[in-house]
Amino acid sequence: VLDVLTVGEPMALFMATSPGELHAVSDYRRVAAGAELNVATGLARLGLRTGYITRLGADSFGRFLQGELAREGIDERHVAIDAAHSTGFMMKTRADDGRDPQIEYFRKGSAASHLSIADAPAGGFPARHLHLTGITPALSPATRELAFHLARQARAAGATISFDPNLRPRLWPSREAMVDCINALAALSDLVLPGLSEGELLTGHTTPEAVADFYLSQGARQVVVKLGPEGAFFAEQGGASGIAAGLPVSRVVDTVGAGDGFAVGVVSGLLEGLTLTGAAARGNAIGARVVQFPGDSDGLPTRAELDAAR
Ligand code: KDG
Repeated sequence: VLDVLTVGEPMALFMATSPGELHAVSDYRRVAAGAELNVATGLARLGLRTGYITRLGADSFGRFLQGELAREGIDERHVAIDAAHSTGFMMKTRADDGRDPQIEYFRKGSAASHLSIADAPAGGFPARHLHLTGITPALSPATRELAFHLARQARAAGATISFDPNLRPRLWPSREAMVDCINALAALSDLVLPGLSEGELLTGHTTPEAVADFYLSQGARQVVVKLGPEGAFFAEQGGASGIAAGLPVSRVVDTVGAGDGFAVGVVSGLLEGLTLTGAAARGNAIGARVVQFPGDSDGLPTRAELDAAR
């Protein structure tokens, strides 16, 4: 049995090695990306047995990503090769000023966007925990069906579910479709991890307390609202609520992936028996580490690095 199973679209990410707009920059460093892959990587580095459901094209990007999965020790039982479609990729500017970089996607019709309920594990749900994000259901009607199917499969098996809304408006047909689907998946989850601005867009509430209350009233047991450098607000059904303070960061290199690092900290912490307070603090520690590195997963710590950061 795995500790965690996740599902999503991995991509080759071309990160500009110098500042400037994408059309003007000629040199890039290629790394692996994809929100759920980042989470799987972080959990595997901490020693959790982590599986990943995806489809890769029979191409060089697919081979590259397969190598990354193997290198990170991610379970590949649920990785399929889809020779009919290609592996998606994306490009990212280098933003040295702490602002969010610009990204461009080349992923429409990708192998992973053809994931469907045929890719769900046969038999019982094979993990203690399912991690979902709002990116997977944005890829296509078939991936949307798969996300709900996995959530129901996990619940039926008594596995817990974490859900990071990870809003990507440009991947959705409309804002309304995005909000409805994301809130429906959140209602099936035990732990919901929105950023504050995402929470505002999804619930219409403007404070972290009200965003958390919204999801607790929809059925979540625990909510952690990410506040960026200020840390996170956490609340649980009939339990503690409060702020886990953010950690000082001397130089922000790239903010992308910080939310995934945060999820790695909270999910691993809860699975290891930490309180929600302790898990949110670990989320902050890993998020703060990730923003100090250029690639999405460069800053995800090993167990020894996490222990040393205390
Ligand atoms: O959370 C980081 C992701 O945004 C990045 O890796 C790319 O998955 C990605 C996406 O769909 O934007």
